[in-house]
Amino acid sequence: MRTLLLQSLFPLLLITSFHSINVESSLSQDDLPYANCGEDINCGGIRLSYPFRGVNRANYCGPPGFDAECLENVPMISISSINYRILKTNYSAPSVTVARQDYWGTICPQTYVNTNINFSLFDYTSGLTNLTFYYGCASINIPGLNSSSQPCDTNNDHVTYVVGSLPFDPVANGTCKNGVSIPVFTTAALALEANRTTIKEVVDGGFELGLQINNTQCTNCVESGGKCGLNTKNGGFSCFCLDQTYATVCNATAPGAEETKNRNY
Ligand SMILES: *[C@@H]1O[C@H](CO)[C@@H](O)[C@H](O)[C@H]1NC(C)=O
Ligand SMILES: *[C@@H]1O[C@H](CO)[C@@H](O)[C@H](O)[C@H]1NC(C)=O
Ligand SMILES: *[C@@H]1O[C@H](CO)[C@@H](O)[C@H](O)[C@H]1NC(C)=O
Ligand SMILES: *[C@@H]1O[C@H](CO)[C@@H](O)[C@H](O)[C@H]1NC(C)=O
Ligand SMILES: *[C@@H]1O[C@H](CO)[C@@H](O)[C@H](O)[C@H]1NC(C)=O
Ligand SMILES: *[C@@H]1O[C@H](CO)[C@@H](O)[C@H](O)[C@H]1NC(C)=O
Ligand SMILES: *[C@@H]1O[C@H](CO)[C@@H](O)[C@H](O)[C@H]1NC(C)=O
Ligand SMILES: CC(=O)N[C@H]1CO[C@H](CO)[C@@H](O)[C@@H]1O
Repeated sequence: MRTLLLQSLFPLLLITSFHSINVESSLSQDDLPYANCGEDINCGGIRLSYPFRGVNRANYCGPPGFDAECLENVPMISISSINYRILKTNYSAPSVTVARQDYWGTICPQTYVNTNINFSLFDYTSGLTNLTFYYGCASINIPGLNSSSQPCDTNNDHVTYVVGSLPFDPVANGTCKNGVSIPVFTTAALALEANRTTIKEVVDGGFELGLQINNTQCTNCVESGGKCGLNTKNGGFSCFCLDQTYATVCNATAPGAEETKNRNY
């Protein structure tokens, strides 16, 4: 095991020294991104690969904005300053199911922030419905709003919710102090309306976001034996191959490429 490790470390050391003496172009130089981006982030049993980066994946393994963290075995991502737990990934969609960390196990967060995703990186998938929470409402008997309300210990505001949204905005006319919309799966919202589940389960079930990446591009690269990543010079796509970095796919006939398909990372 130890010799194997040393053997696999040796090329890395070699590359490092190449870098330090600033060799302009070297065949083995790009072996580093190939190896690094070939590794997944494995956090709490959830594996994150392209476009995600962070933890053990270098910044060149994905575009900015897909920065993952692993906190106490929970994969996390921040979108427009809100922290989300990553519950599930589907790379063939490609999509990710996330749940708001501030609403995890509670409907009484410290601060009231509306869900706001970055549409240049994500989009809402179909099959979602908004759940809107209202806090500190003067009158609970707003038509359409569920009268079942519970106090939030943290700020002593009562919380009430509505599936979908109201035909009017009770925050705008001062009836409620705050409103927060959170997308949930429509199937979960329907189960909630039928009393078959709880509000906490529905919110903790999260919602699915599509990833705004070109999946064909990455699939083509992977099928050619490469690892998907970022072109740090122009912000575009890079396909990291054993011999060097390509813009789209590995070149099977280039020298040094023969090993690409046989080597396993
Ligand atoms: C959305 O993401 C892009 C790419 O990371 C970034 O340039 C932009 O500032 C983000 N927009 C907002 C509103 O956060
Ligand atoms: C992943 O997404 C694809 C394409 O949208 C879909 O057909 C498939 O059922 C999804 N897989 C899972 C496990 O949800
Ligand atoms: C939820 O409400 C927000 C605005 O608060 C809206 O942008 C979004 O499209 C809504 N989502 C759904 C699934 O209706
Ligand atoms: C706000 O609008 C709702 C619905 O139109 C109404 O029932 C309520 O009385 C209004 N509250 C105030 C303070 O104007
Ligand atoms: C749902 O449960 C609540 C409390 O247990 C009850 O008051 C309400 O009538 C139920 N609603 C339906 C549609 O069963
Ligand atoms: C995605 O990538 C493929 C392969 O590189 C390309 O043919 C296609 O035009 C791209 N699609 C978009 C929407 O950019
Ligand atoms: C692939 O590599 C071979 C050998 O170096 C070269 O002749 C050929 O032009 C390359 N093809 C592409 C598409 O880069
Ligand atoms: C507006 C709204 O969400 N109303 C729901 C209140 O709760 C009952 C049952 O708990 C549902 O049947 C309503 O749809």
